[in-house]
Amino acid sequence: MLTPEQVRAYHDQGFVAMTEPLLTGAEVERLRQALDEVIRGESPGRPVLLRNLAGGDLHSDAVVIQIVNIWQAHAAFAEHVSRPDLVELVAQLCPTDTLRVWHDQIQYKPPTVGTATRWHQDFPAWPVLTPPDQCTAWVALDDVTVANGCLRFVPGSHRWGAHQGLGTNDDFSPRYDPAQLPPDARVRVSLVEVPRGGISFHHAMTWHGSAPNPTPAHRRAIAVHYMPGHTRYVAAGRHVMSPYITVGNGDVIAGDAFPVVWQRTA
Ligand SMILES: O=C(O)CCC(=O)C(=O)O
Repeated sequence: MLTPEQVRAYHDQGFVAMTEPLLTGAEVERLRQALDEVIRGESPGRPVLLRNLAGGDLHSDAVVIQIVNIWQAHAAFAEHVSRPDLVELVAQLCPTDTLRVWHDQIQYKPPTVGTATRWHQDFPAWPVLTPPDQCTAWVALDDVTVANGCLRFVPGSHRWGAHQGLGTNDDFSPRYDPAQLPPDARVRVSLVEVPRGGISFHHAMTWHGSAPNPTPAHRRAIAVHYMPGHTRYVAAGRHVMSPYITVGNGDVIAGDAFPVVWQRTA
C-alpha cells in the first residue's frame, strides 16, 4: 500500500517513487531474461514495436531500445503488467472502478551508448485517448541512478496543460515557453533514482525525460501505462496501438489488447 503522504505527493507533484523495491531479485532476473529473449527474437510472441528510439539500428552508437507491448511477447511480462500488488498501487493513485493496460514500454539504455529520452509529456503523444488521467508504473530492472539515466520530472507540471514545443536543452534541462505556464508555475527538476525492482509512478501530463547512460552498467526499465475504465477513444488521432482498437469513436477503450487488470470489489 502507498501511504496517504505518497498518494498526496502523486497528486501534488505528478509523480512519486516507492522507497522499497516491489520486485525480488529473482523476479527482476526473470524479466531480464525474458527481455533478452524478446530482443533476440526468441520469445513465444512478438511485441507491437521493437526499435531504436534514437533512430538507426540497435547496434548504433546512440541507442534506446524501445519495446511496446512486451506483455504480448512473453508470459513473464504478461504476469508483470497484471500483478495484483502492482495494480493495487496504481488503483490508489488513479480513481476508477476498472484499470486496463493501455500499453507497456521498455526503455533500455545499453552500457556506454544508451542515449537520452527527451523531455516530453505522455498524454499529448496519445491523441487517441481522452481524458488525460492515465498513470504509469515504471519499474527499474537495474539500479537506475543519476549516472546511468534515471527519470527526471518537473513537479507540478501535470497541472499545466499540454505544453506546445516542450523540448530539451543541451544541458538536458527542459526547454519550454514561459508564456504557456500559469503565473504561479515554477520549473524545477527532480531526479528520481530507483533501485533494481523499485518503482515510480507518474501522471500522463507530467513533464519527464531521462539522460544518457555513459556508464558500463545496463539501464533497463519497464513502464506500464494504465488507463482508468472511463478512458474513451478519439478516432481522429493516430498511435502505434491504433490498429488494435476495435471500439468506435467516443466509446470506452476495451478489448483483448487492453486487458482489465483490476476491478473495484464492493
Ligand atoms: O524510461 C525512460 O527513461 C522513459 C520512460 C517514459 O518516458 C515513460 O515511462 O513515460
